[in-house]
Amino acid sequence: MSLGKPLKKLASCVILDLDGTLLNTDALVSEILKGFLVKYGKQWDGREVHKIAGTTPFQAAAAVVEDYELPCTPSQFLSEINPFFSDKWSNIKALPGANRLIKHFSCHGVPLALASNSTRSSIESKISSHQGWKESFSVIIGGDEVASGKPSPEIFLEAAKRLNVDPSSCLVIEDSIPGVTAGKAAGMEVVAVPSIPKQSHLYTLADGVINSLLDLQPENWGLPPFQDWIEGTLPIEPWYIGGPVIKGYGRGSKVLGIPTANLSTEGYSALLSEHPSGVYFGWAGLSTRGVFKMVMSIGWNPYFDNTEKTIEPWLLHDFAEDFYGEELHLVVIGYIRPEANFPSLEGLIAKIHEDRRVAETALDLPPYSAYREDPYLKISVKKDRHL
Ligand code: RBF
Ligand code: MG
Repeated sequence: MSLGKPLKKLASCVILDLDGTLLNTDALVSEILKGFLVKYGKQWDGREVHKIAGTTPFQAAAAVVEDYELPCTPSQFLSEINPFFSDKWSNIKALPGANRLIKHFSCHGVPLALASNSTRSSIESKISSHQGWKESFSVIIGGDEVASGKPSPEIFLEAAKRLNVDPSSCLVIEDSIPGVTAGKAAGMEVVAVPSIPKQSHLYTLADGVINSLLDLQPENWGLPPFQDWIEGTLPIEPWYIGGPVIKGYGRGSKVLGIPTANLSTEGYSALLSEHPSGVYFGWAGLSTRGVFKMVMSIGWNPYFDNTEKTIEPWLLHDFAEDFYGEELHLVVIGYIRPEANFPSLEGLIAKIHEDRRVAETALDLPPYSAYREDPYLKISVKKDRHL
């Protein structure tokens, strides 16, 4: 990313965007717009969410009114839809890594600012349900508190001013193109965390592009490094997923010699979209066979450029035969790395085998080994799909 660019500048403060960076706002926006457009006899096209990412509320409304040819002005649309949103602002989930990041910087005394195009009052509602967030920000600025929102640099320049620092010593973390543009125009270092899959090539202005907050390396900007990695693995809040084993793309054992037990993602689309793509590990319970170590990938497999986000667990055990249709329960407890592309198939295979070794070793360590006994892994033979 930094090829040919000057060395990264050192930062002393961090300015964070809110929607799509710290909060999973997209899911809520889609849900509400979808229901709302029915009133106008229109059908929500999920792609819109990408178009409105990072814009001001007014710009977002204007885009929707125009694209769906709604018989109202953007302001009318905003005031009609606002009540639906304001009920829900305090229920938006934090994105993976958001709590960890805020805690880390505030514990290390790194001044934090929150700069969002949404209004000051909706920012307040959105962060109110997240413990410790409000107190962690020395500065909070909404789009209604400056003359022009992102992509104008104004909101970030104002944040630097209130932090009492030079813009060049600020690191901005942003998910959207308007946000990255604003940060660069303000003369700041910018890390992009694109919330739209397969779009990282569009973020050429950014000083760094990462796949999720889990991948942030603050030391690259002279900030204190995270200290929670254990032997190449990052413990995460455990999550649970299960279902029948299905046939995948058929490449697992044939091409790679890596027999993954692909999971049907039916009914799990929300869960799957909540979790960043990447390589994870944990424990796998297979009805009638027992509990096994597991390393897996979630995502689009850049090497194969799949069109669907899949989940591909590799059970680290030699099984004598296939077990398609059998009920598989997973508890996912650690993160290893983002998905990557490789110049050769051999490169991909070597990396996956390295992942296997990392996971196998880590799963014997206390923070991970205890989950082997998780009741979710002991599956009743009745094939109960519910938690
Ligand atoms: N596919 C990729 O394109 N890039 C990766 O970095 C990658 N990492 C993986 C890590 C593990 C532990 C596993 C089990 C799979 C990974 N895959 C990756 C997916 C792999 O290409 C896929 O499982 C096979 O194509 C079988 O469908
Ligand atoms: Mg954003």
